[in-house]
Amino acid sequence: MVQSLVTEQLNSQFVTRESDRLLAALARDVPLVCGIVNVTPDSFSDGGRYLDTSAAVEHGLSLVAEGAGLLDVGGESTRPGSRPPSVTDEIDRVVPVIDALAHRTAVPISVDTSRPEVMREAVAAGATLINDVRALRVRGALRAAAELQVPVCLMHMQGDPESMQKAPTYTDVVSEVRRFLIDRVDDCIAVGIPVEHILVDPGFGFGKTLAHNLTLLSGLHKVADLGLPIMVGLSRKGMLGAITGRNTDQRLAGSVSAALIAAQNGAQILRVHDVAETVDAVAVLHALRNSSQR
Ligand code: 8Y7
Repeated sequence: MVQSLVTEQLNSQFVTRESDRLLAALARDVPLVCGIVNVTPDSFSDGGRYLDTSAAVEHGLSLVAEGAGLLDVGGESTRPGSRPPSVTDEIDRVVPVIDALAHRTAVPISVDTSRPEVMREAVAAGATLINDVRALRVRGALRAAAELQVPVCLMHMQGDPESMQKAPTYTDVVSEVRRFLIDRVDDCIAVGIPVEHILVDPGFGFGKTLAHNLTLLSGLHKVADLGLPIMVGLSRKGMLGAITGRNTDQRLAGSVSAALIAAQNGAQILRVHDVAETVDAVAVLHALRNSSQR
């Protein structure tokens, strides 16, 4: 319902603001492929900040060339067991990359952060979506997001990255994730974030066992029925390692398969490392949808 409302609004007016371009892209019937740009000191080189920045920018541009419709720039590793960097470190990592990318590509840029200070600097540098794995629960984040007036993606996580994989427990994972997201959406609306600016994400791998992740993937349509755009991140995740028995660098086929299943079950944004391959997979889905419409 919300989806068609967004489409209607977008068709009835000029799309002028940067963040509206993202919403316009979402209103199309093909899922958007979001390329992951990690800016952590050890992710590209050990040669200092400048090398980290330029490597991340070049990587982002290559993902655009592969067909990414969105770039998600993050400076905090949320791998299970990881510890967060300082606020200053996080800003120093992501802001130069966002700034450079915003000047060099028209593709919208998302900032993957939970911190209000980072959100402000990132949006000032050109980010037009806040992707928050903590769903704006850090003190000050909700208000910062409301003031910045850009779309937000609210992700479900049980616990925190340091401990979330220790003993994930649910009675009914799909309804609990759905309930969490509804409550977070309500809090966003209460501080003045327009509902058309809200995306949701079930948070694959964030405080979930393999069984939980599989139940969520097959029940994704029950999250989709909230009527809000869904983002998913399954790329190279542990659940694919558990299923295929492969290391992170060998999970391409598993990642593409999982992304396509998510798309078929209602996901609008696929957050991936392997953009070119996912774009091809999405093209197959798109062709199928178009042919079955006739
Ligand atoms: C997700 C995410 C990560 C996800 C959204 C990884 C930042 C872990 N995963 N954001 N971020 N959804 N929205 O393996 O699933 O990529 S980090």
